[in-house]
Formats: sequence, structure tokens, C-alpha cells
Amino acid sequence: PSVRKSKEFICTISDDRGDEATYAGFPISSLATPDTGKGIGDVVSLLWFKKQYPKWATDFIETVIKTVADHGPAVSGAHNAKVTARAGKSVVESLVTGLLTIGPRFGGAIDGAAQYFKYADDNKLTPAEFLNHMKKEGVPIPGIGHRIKSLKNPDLRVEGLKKYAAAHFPATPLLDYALTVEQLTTSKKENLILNVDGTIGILMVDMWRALGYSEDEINEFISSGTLNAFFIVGRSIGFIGHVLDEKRLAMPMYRHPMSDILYDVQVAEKL
Ligand code: Q5B
Repeated sequence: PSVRKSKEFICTISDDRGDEATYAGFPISSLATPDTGKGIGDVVSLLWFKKQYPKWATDFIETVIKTVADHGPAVSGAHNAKVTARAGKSVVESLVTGLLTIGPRFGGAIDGAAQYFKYADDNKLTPAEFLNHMKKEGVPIPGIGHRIKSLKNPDLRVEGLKKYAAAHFPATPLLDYALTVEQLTTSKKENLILNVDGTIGILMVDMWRALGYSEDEINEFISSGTLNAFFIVGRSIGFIGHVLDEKRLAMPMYRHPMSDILYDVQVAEKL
């Protein structure tokens, strides 16, 4: 009798056993070249979600990836990647040091924004009730606030994403709610805007709702970190650019100026 050997791994997204590997059932050649009319958004929708998304959604995914690809050399991740490259490390080593800064404060507030704003909207919290709820949680509202962007210096990336959604999404209920929260937060402090992370997280929820996903499925996307992954993919493009820039410029090893460090060292107490 044939005995089926149990498998160590399961794969439900791609298959490389035939003449040509497939992404969710589609041969790579049916997606890869420009004449197929398919882009990175289609590849992401197949490999991450195992679905063929309509063009407005795949175009949105591509808009997000392009929008977050870089935001200059001063942000945490680019800085780390540059310093590592200048220490003589490889592209992959420098890239990961940049990626490791992506988290609740920098670039990785997308999951949190989707989670908390969705919770507030699902539970019909008024903006004031939502702010109180977050105060009790003791965390800054993910997706709100920016170091340099504010009402006076608006983030044009956010404006671009909102404009795309207004033109192409069937509806944007969560964004509409988030904008009422932003009205309240910016009335307290003008840099407490709905930032790029927040706008992406919230619009992804609106996209998935319009595509017919259940609330449970959307919650699972959020809890598994799917949303931050859009920032990770996009910003990798920029980090690699900064690393190659350092190598091209043959920049020397970096040492931070001591004049920019407050040395406040006490003699250690004897225990
Ligand atoms: N306050 C982003 O803080 C930042 C508050 C808040 C309630 C909030 C902060 C924050 C949530 C995380 C988030 C994504 C750390 C940002 C990104 C990508 C990027 C980056 C780039 C790119 C900025 C001063 C006062 C305090 C706080 C209060 C601040 N945020 N209250 N909810 N969310 N946001 N991150 O300006 O009374 O004075 O004690 O953690 O969404 O990462 O370009 O740089 O593309 O690379 O340094 O765009 O907002 O101010 O933290 O000193 O706070 O405001 O409680 O109140 P700041 P803080 P008080 S997008």
C-alpha cells in the first residue's frame, strides 16, 4: 500500500514544478512584460492575496508603493542604511538595518492606524471618544502626527492618495471618519495631521471592504502585518538607493560629531 509522506511545508501561492513557475496559477510570462498589461499591483494581489484585483485596486497598490519609496536621507531608516553602508557593509546588510527601524513610530504605523481607526469606526466612537480611548490605552494614535508635516506644511503624498481614492474608490467610509478625527487632533496641535502611514492603512481597509472582504478577513490582514508590508516593499527601493549612493560617493566611515552629544555620565554608585 502506498504510504503518503507528510509534508514539512505547505505553499498556496506559487508553483515552480512545471515548465514555467506560476503566481497563484498565472504563469510568470502572463504577467511580467508590459504587453500583458499587468503591473506590480497585480503581482502583489496574486502573491499576497491570491486574488485578481480590479485595476483601480492594483493601481492603488502601485500608487502606495511609489508614494512611500523614499522620503529623503534624514528619516530613521535611510539614516541607518547610510551609516551601515559607510561602515563598509553590503547592500543587503545595509538594507536590513534600515528596514529594522520600521515600526510604530516610523513607517510602521500603518497596521496600527488600520486597527485603531477601524475599531473606533466599528464601535461608532465619536472623534472625542476615540481620543479618550487612545489616551486610556496610553499610546499615540497610530497614523496621526508628523515630525515636519503639518496643516501649514501639508503632506502632498497624503493629498495624492486622498485624490486617487476620491476619483477611483467606490466609497471611503473609514477615510471620511479619520478626517473627522484629524479635525479634532489638528485643533489641538497643527502637526497632528493624518499622516502618510495613517492614510495608507485606512484606505487599504476601504479598498478591502469595497472588494467584498469580510470584517474578519480584514482584521486578519491587519493582525498579520500585511499593511506595514506595503511600506517595507516601497521603502526598500529608497533604502537601496541611499546605500548605492554611499557606495558611488565612496563615503568614509561615519562618526557622529561629539559636539552633538550631551555627555551626562556619573561615576557609578557602589552597591
Ligand atoms: N502627539 C510621528 O512626533 C511622531 C501624537 C500625539 C496623540 C499622536 C508622532 C507619533 C504616531 C505614529 C505614526 C508614522 C513620532 C509617521 C512616517 C513616515 C515618514 C517619516 C518622515 C516617511 C512625530 C509631541 C506632542 C506630545 C504627544 C503629542 C504626537 N503624536 N498625540 N496622538 N499620534 N505618531 N508614525 O512631532 O502634550 O506635548 O506631551 O508617534 O503615525 O513615519 O518623513 O519623517 O515617509 O519617512 O516628534 O513620513 O506623531 O512629537 O512625539 O514629541 O509629541 O504631540 O503626546 O504631546 P513628534 P512627540 P505633549 S509617518
